[in-house]
Amino acid sequence: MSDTIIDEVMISKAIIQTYHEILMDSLDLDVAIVGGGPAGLMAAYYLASLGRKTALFERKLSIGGGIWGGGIGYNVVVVQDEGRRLMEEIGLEVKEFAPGYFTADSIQFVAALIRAAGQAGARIFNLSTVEDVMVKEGRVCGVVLNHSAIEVAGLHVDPISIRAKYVIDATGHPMEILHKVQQKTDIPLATPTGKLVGERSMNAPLGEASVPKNTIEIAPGLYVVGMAANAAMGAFRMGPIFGGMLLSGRKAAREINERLG
Ligand code: 48F
Repeated sequence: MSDTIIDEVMISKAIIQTYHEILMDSLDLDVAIVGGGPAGLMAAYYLASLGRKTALFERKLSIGGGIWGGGIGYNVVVVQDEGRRLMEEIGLEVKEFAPGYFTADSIQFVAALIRAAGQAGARIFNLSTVEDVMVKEGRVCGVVLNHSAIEVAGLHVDPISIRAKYVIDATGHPMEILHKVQQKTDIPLATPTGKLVGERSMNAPLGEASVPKNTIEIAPGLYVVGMAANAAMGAFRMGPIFGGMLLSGRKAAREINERLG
């Protein structure tokens, strides 16, 4: 037993000062990622591994997005061969179910992704809702952030702003950041119509194949990954198969890294 006398105020100081230092150091980023599902977490892992100053903002208390519940709450996820390799890279145990189909425990999948991204140096902020983007001279150049508890309570409290050279919309089906850009700016989106098209019904092979293709710089300074990429382009949903999400996050990270020079 140590002789240190536990002091309640010292515990408070440790939390406030440590969080404050991390937040202060995250006000000017290379990349701000909105959404902590598989695509956002994979992008965070690769960007941080490439030495980019990266922060991920997640509205919920728990990081992981749609991973936790696998399919209908059965906590198993499925990936194809390429996805399997990425899962093994982050230390996840993967089992072959049938040729070309691999399974992993969805809870361990979340844990492995968070650990990989965090250890690579990405900052992960939970309870952090991105409610808007910062736009200058036709380019997205940051995110506007509020505490999720303020959003949930519906309080009239102003947000803070965080500058980023690139923003990634990894918000999944609702594509929240893209909606803000469409509603509030004149910037055309790089979709077939210049507007958000909306996702199509279930078609796992076509949906999976199109996620990496649809992972693009959809507006200057703004990338879209994961399910948001398919929804933006009018592509199909794919259900609880996750390889495309991982490949999408990696593709965005690699391209942004190149563009940052
Ligand atoms: O939905 P989500 O897991 O997105 P994803 O990475 O993966 C999609 C799959 O989970 C699955 C699928 C096929 O495999 O279709 O659905 O594309 O994670 C999105 C995360 O973004 C958070 C949200 O809480 C979720 O955890 N999010 C959404 N809007 C905001 C946000 C926002 N405005 N600010 C912060 N976080």
